[in-house]
Amino acid sequence: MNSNAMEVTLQPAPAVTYRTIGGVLDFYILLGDTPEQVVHEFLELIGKPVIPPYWSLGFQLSRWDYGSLEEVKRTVERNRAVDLPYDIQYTDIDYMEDKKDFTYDEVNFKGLPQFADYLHEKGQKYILILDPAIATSKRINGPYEAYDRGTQKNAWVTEADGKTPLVGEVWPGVAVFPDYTNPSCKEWWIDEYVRLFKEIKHDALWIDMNEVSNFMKGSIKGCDDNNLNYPPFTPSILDGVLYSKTLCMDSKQTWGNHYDVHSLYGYAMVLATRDALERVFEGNRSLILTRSSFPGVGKYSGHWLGDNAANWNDIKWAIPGMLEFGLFGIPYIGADICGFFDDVSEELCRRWMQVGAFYPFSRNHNAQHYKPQDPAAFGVDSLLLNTSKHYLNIRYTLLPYLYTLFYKAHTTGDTVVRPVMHEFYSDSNTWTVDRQFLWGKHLLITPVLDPGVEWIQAYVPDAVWFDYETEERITVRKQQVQMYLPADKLGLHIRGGAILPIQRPAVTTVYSRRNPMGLIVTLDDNNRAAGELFWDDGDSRGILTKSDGVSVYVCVDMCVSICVCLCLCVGAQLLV
Ligand code: MIG
Repeated sequence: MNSNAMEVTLQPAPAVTYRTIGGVLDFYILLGDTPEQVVHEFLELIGKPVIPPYWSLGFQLSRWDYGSLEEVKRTVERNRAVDLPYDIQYTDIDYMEDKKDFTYDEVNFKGLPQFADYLHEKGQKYILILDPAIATSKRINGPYEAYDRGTQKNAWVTEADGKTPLVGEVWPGVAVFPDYTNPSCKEWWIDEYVRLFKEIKHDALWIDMNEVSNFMKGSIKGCDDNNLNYPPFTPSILDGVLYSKTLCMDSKQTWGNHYDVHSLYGYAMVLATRDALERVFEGNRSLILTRSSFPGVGKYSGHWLGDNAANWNDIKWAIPGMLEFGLFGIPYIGADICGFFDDVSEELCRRWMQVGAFYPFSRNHNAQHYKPQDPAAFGVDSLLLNTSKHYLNIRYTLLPYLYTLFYKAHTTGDTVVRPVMHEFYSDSNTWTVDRQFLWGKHLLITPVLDPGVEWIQAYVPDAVWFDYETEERITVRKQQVQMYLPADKLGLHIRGGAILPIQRPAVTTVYSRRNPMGLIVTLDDNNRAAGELFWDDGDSRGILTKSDGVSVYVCVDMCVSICVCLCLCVGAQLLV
């Protein structure tokens, strides 16, 4: 457990070479009988993941540079009009006045303070972005008070002298960097956030650029020649210098030299942001989505896989990326659906919407200047829109199951999106499966990740499996199969032995949570099935316990009979 720059080399022999250039050398060896047990132990050490609000399991739309609130609303309207299951709308840095945190563009985003009301009317939520870098320049019509107040509180990372704020350049132009490890900076951040919330209603925060990212090398003045900026050994890193695209390593923070705490910048920002959200939302959960992570950050925040691009390579890499962040204790994870950079083709976006419907964090996000890629942009009768709706409706049907998996992650450290090998570890064929993944134990997702194909090679692990859509039992097991997945299909299979809690879908989770619930029961080789349901109001901070009288956790494991189904349904309905 170490926050310094490091380089780890896997040797051909069963050995690793581990080189770190400072800090604490705490080694933990985690021994478990199964891969899931090792994850449990790791999360016991670093902190088990936060349970996200139920609504954050809904589908989400975002892009950089809608350019105006009208354009945001046009996007919302066209996706509402086609009844897309869709809970959350974002705005990126272009909502701000000159990209300055805690401001909004009063011309192009006039009316932004009430935008959340407009979304809430239809059961939707609004998330906005904040970056760390704070501009030193004035606002269009006067002082930039957030910067002035931060300066008064000595909130900024300083140069090596411990006094002069380090100046770099990011989106808002010439900027300083909050030192979130400094308690008075934290107070400043919370205070600014409370002010922002009073002005612009919203539901949660997306925090970006917190690696911490700087367009200058180190600072606008560069960095001094000393052994922090140029240590005797530099791990293999961008441009071969530690301060490339970030701060000088000899800059000072309360927790230490940037050299030692660089990797904790995002983590500290998350801690401050968590306190800020708690101040504003009090008893409610809200949500943080952070780009920079560190072991333990999953206790407070979700994460997305960063700036991918619209190509068939990145749709594939999203799966190992998600699986890894599950191991790291950040199960609220997903990649930008349809790709961030570049214009996406209909086919790639269609396949990406299908698999993205099964990312725990399911958001279609797009970069500046590329053509719109929200599902409705492809036309009301398009195959892309229809298949997106189809699989998002299945996602929403299964949300009680997904939410229960998050409850399990929060309380026990179980993974949510799970590698196939975690369930079938004694079958070495599963060790290399990286184009399929599971939700918990019971749902196998097999997407198409290549262009121009309708047949794909997939692995059927050693269990009874049923096709989710046709309910047919698969006749083979423990072997590779050719799966027929035409343009509008993704492979979805339920393992025998499952009792999955479900709910009739709707266009947002506010409405789906009012619908009848049910169960999908599949039998295993011994004609048995087991399942679990956790249910509460979906939004209160922490998790409600049974004694609050508003949550329930049911666990059934016996031979299936009508009686079992009934008692589970009754239990759930009492709460709805
Ligand atoms: O330098 O805020 O990863 O999701 O849209 C780019 C603009 C800054 C990077 C994030 C991306 C976001 C973009 N940001």
